[in-house]
Amino acid sequence: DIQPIRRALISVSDKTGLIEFAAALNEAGIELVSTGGTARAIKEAGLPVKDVSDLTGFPEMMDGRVKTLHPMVHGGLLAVRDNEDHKSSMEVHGIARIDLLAVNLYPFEETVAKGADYETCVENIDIGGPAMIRAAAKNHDYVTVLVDGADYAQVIAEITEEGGTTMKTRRALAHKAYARTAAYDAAISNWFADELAVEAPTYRAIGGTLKQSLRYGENPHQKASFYVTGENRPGVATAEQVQGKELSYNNINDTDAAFECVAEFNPEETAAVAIIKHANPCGVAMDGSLAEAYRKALKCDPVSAFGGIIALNRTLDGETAEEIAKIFTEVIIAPDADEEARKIIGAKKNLRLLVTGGLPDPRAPGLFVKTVAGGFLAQTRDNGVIDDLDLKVVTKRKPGAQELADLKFAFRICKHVKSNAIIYAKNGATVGIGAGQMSRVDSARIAARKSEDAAREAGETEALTKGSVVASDAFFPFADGLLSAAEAGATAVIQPGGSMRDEEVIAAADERDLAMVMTGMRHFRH
Ligand code: 93A
Repeated sequence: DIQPIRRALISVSDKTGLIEFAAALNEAGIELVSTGGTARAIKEAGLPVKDVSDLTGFPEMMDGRVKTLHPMVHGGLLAVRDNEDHKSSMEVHGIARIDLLAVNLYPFEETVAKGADYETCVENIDIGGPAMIRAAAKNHDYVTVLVDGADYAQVIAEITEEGGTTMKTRRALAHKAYARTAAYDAAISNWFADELAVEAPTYRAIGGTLKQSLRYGENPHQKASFYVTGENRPGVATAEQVQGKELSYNNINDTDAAFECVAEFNPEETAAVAIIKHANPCGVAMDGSLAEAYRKALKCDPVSAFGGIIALNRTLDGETAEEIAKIFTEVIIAPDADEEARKIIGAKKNLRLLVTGGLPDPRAPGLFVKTVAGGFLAQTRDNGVIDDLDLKVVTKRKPGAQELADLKFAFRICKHVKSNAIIYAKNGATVGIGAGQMSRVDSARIAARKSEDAAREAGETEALTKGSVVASDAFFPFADGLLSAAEAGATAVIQPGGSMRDEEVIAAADERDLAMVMTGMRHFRH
């Protein structure tokens, strides 16, 4: 089912590969029609091309807003070639067929990402382009539609070898075309949602542009791809990979968790480092020095940190790079990396280094999506950050200054640990993390036990939890979890509160002279 191609319309904002493509079409005896800038580029290359305004009999007008929105174009794209009625309309109105359409759209997503002003973003909403893409894709029985320069070569090869395109190719290209227009409109709608500070997830469209086909998913028998939504949030989706082999599905997931975690800490106030395994932190620390923060984070659970993912909230420097290079690490993500650090990391060929150019705002709104059988759940991102004002001391003893600082630090990390989450912290570093257990008391016990292991690893006689503080992502339903934390040596507790048995839990804390603060905010993460 080969469709020969006599006439092609090309209208592209991104002119990469344009001239080669146009030259190949011309070589195959195909007539070219183009819009202003595209036609100019083709002419400059010395190739014959007809201006779309000659085809429509109208000039491109209104700053280019109206250039291809015309029956000469849309009739040529949409006419069913062997339909008598359509044929007679073409004859009566002098409409000629367009057999191939190559369009890439006004760079709306890139314009938003660059931080352009409102009017510029609006002006970069392409109307004529998507209209033509959708028309050509609908009429794929006859028309070949290209929305991606990566497909030029295959189509040229088919035209030269087969004398036209196959139905299989045209259907595949139509499928891709509608994916592109869907993602484009989703990006526009989501930009409005951000501009208007619309938080309701129902008003957010879910769409993405394929960034990378992954070798496999969470497991080798699962297929996977990575999409970008155009959301203006520094992170793994928009980072520049400086070096190292391709990221896997699990790498991307873990790297995201790591970077979102360190973004909780303002780099102007402190350096922060998170080491992540299986999407859970196995060590997080803050310090005046980035290298010291790394050493403190590593100490929490050096066994799990092997093969981990490391996120930094400041530019990776030489000293920190040196420290990181001592053990096997999969990925490093940071806002930037200095020259010395790049050289040190450069010696480790497989280690991936990603630089993001900035940190995401933990308070920014955003969308979180999870599929369930037959549907999906959408919610706003957990952008809750507790303030000093939100904290209520509920025990007789008030936390001391260092205790309070550690409590706030630990509670911020709770948000990034799978529930039930229990975090022990001391001097700006986690010293025991219990994640993903079905009971809170188990998480508390596991965290304490891991801290004993870490102490042994560090050659210390006391568990690291001695004299620490403890944070819980949700309230203690009974006193047992709190008692287990007290046993491990915690002196202060932070938790949302709100249990039916709060009184009992507070009494147990008072009995052991623990200081306890309640946040009124829960950080479940499942
Ligand atoms: O402003 S538009 O929405 N109105 C149109 O009629 C139209 N036709 C094509 N944008 C339109 N286009 C877009 O112009 C294409 O999608 C392409 O991105 C761009 C190519 O313009 P030029 O050839 O002048 O560089």
